[in-house]
Amino acid sequence: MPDDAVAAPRERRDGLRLLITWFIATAVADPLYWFLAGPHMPPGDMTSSAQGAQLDINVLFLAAIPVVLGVWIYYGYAIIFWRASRGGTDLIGGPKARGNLKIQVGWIGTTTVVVLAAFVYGTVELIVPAGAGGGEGPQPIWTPHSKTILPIQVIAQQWKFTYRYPTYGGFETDQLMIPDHTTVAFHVTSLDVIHDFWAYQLGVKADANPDSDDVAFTTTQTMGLVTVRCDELCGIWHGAMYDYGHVVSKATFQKWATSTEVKLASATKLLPPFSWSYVPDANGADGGYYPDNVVPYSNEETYGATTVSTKTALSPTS
Ligand SMILES: [Cu+2]
Repeated sequence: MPDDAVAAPRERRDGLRLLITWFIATAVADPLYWFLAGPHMPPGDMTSSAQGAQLDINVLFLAAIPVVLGVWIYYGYAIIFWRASRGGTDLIGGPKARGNLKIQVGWIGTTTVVVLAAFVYGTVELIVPAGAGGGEGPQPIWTPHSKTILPIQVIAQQWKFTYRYPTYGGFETDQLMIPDHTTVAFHVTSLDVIHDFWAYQLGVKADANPDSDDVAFTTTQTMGLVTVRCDELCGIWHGAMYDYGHVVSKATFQKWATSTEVKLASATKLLPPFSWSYVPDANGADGGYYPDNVVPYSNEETYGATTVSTKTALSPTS
């Protein structure tokens, strides 16, 4: 069988050449990515959770680049060296590959290791940084170690965000100010429909649901501008539901918070008392956007239906 005699050494050499080419390409591409692209990957490093997300993206890229290179190099090699005009096609592949135990074990083994490693890494990266900036619901199980946590309530409504600072008298403002080098607990809620608080540079993203307190943690590391977008389709002006926040120095924040507390004191008195969530009712009927927490409806909220008292309208027996 002269054909087999030719085939055997040819096959081995191909595998070795592929492996060496792949190894060199990976050894060049992975460090290039890590040092040139890595530090610029979103969402930056403004907070612990943003930096964690950036690291995770980079680690996934480091793992994905060798896979992509392996596929491309294999294709390229096949097109160049195994084309029919070179008489190479029936020496490799086909029925021979079908029963190849080395390929089968190698394929299943490699993919299993890659998937399980991604699973373990992803789970650790979610738990260790206290939820990695994601909303953990009203009873977060992964909490930060910091002893001083600043609570900021994020109130979403069609179609804006406002922020309440419970540790500063519960004033409410449309300005999102956050102190640097501080662990923050965002308490995200909604006054009407479902929204989502996505503070891009903070690496924070949490669902904003009515009558619900969704907690997300992060720790600020650098000062700068923060883009806040609603990330849950919430009605006709959903696309316009965005604003900007600022991470400022601790001193600047302290000055802003204490002076705003005083400045807004008279307005704060008119707000419903601070609560971790608010029960949506007939919003807007009394000229305000805020539920007044009068259970279940105030007179204003009967929309001027003077002939029907609040009591009779809601009584099941009348
Ligand atoms: Cu929205």
